[in-house]
Amino acid sequence: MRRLLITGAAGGLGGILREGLAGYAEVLRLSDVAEMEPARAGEEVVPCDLADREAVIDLVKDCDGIVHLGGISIEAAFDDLLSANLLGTYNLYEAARQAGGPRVLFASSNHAIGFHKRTERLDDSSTQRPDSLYGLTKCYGEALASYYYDKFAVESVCVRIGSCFPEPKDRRMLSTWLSPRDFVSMVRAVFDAPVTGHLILYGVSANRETWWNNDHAAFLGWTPQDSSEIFRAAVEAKFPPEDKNDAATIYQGGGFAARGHFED
Ligand code: NAI
Ligand code: 15L
Repeated sequence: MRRLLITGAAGGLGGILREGLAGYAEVLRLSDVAEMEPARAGEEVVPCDLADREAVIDLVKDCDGIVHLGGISIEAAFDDLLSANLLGTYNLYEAARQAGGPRVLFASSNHAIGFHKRTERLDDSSTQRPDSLYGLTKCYGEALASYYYDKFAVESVCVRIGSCFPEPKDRRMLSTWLSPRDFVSMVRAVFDAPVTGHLILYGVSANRETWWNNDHAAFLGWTPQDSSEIFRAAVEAKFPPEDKNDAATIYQGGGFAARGHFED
């Protein structure tokens, strides 16, 4: 890997990859609309608004792989999502096509499937069931990835990330937690693979209770090492048992599924 682009590099997951992928590529090209730390050895810092198509086309030139994290990462007004997530992701894929098709890791989200019940076990063939306008933009990103693969052979791994934080923040995250270490090893596996095609992957650690099955992607050779179990006692002591009749407990998307329509 000569040059790997990370969009959204100033964000939480961008920071994890900046550390965890140091030395993985000859150059990490770090991009965001927000301010970033100055470039260190083996890095380039390239500010860019994903909504600016010409700037994105320049950004993607000469890149051999792309980790697309940039965009709004929570529920928001449609007009804001329209610019950062819908237009931004379109620009990114169009730029990848024009650049000859570097592989893209698209940071999708569990909120693309958040209206499935927690009693269901999902895999790559499960239907999208967005739980929010935000989740809907991730469904669009996954569909864009599929289209750009089928028509232009731009490979993508769309990762439906659960909850990637240093520790699970509540009882739900005991199921959805992805450790930062497992996230980094997953990104490496995605770019080490000789071929991926268009793939849906769940970004989740080896938690005891999980709703997602990655068996279809065994060829990637990615095996998560961590489990939320070591945090269970502390999380259960801190948070009362969940109300089984609450939509936030019934659906995989938790609070995103339970909250009302953002525009109301
Ligand atoms: P974050 O909100 O910390 O970082 C997102 C970054 O994107 C920010 O630095 C922001 O400035 C940048 N950004 C927003 N609009 C932009 C634009 N128009 N042009 C360029 N950059 C723009 O989010 P986080 O947690 O780092 O997540 C990264 C990605 O992973 C997001 O796409 C998010 O939806 C996805 N994800 C994260 C999960 C998690 O547990 N952290 C779970 C599921 C999905
Ligand atoms: C997401 O998609 C968000 O980006 C992140 O902040 C968390 O809310 C995560 O999902 C989650 O479901 O825990």
